Amino acid sequence: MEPAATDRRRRRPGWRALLAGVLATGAAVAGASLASAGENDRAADVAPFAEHGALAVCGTALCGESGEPVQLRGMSTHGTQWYEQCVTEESLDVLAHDWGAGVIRVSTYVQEDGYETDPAYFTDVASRIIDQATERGLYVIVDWHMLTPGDPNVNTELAKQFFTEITARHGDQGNLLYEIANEPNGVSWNGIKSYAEEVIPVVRAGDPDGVVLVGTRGWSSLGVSEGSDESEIVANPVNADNVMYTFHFYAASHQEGYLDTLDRASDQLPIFVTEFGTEEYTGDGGHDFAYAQRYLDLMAEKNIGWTNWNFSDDFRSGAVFEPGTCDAGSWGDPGSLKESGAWISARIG
Ligand code: IDC
Repeated sequence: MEPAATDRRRRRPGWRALLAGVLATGAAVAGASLASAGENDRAADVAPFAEHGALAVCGTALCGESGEPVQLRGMSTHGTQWYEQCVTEESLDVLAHDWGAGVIRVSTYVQEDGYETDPAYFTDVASRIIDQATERGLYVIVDWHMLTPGDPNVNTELAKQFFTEITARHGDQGNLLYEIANEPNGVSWNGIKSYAEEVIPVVRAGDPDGVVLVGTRGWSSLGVSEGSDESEIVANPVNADNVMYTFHFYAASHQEGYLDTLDRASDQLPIFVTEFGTEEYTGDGGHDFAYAQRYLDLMAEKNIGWTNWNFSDDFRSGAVFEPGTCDAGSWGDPGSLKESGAWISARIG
């Protein structure tokens, strides 16, 4: 189960130095809040990682070093093979300081011209973003963005290589969470579970205490989009500690059915919403802000962490910035925000 806070600190020699560094920069804060408060009342001048330290799963929640439940809120990058230029020192300042995010999800696609075409390059990109986010006191979700093909077992060897290298470089930091399969699809829960039980030991070899996020059946719908639900996971959970399960939703497409699933499943399993949009599941189309707000309210009430898709200037409606923003470097200009960006940036901190 969860190691005592003191044990965790002892095993992380870099933790205190890092914390001191973050505090010295006076980084402002925080899409991370104390669960018990039930509203956004986080300490004003403390960066999220400095405030909560290394996280661990406690019951169905995520807890900080003192055992306090923590709800992380932030953004997911788009695929770094396409939108690396949107994640810079300046844009991360906007995300961490202006928007007050507590976490960034770094999406390394495996296919679609991603990691498999140049592992060294994409590892360096992820590593660079991890360093820059860490300097700003953020937590980082390292997303192994498998999508097509949908069986994560197709990429197991590449996943092991990636997480071995990332944990070798960053495993002692304490602010990383590892999402080992973005959206399994067309594969049974047993297939996902056996993949997880093969990859988790590799992650743990380099970061013994890192929280691992496991994608779920049917594009991380907890099985719902393939006619199942969370009960198959409850009956047959991944055989490892410190694990959470992911749930993804797109408000304009998914509405009530998925909302009920999230509500029900989060009473029984530790859940992290590592991807969601106010728009349709294509990442594009019209928004349903009313439904999206219902999801955000539920996640706040139950301390379910989330990262919104996506922190880029892609033309689709789910990208937060208008096209051209990243080349212009105008992330901080309110005129650069799409409707989705204005909406979500006001709800992160
Ligand atoms: C979409 C991107 C789009 C890209 C496509 C292909 O918005 O630019 O061409 O992927 O990979 C997911 C996936 C995520 C999708 C997103 C929106 O994890 O990769 O991004 N989405 O469709 N699951 C549900 C929605």
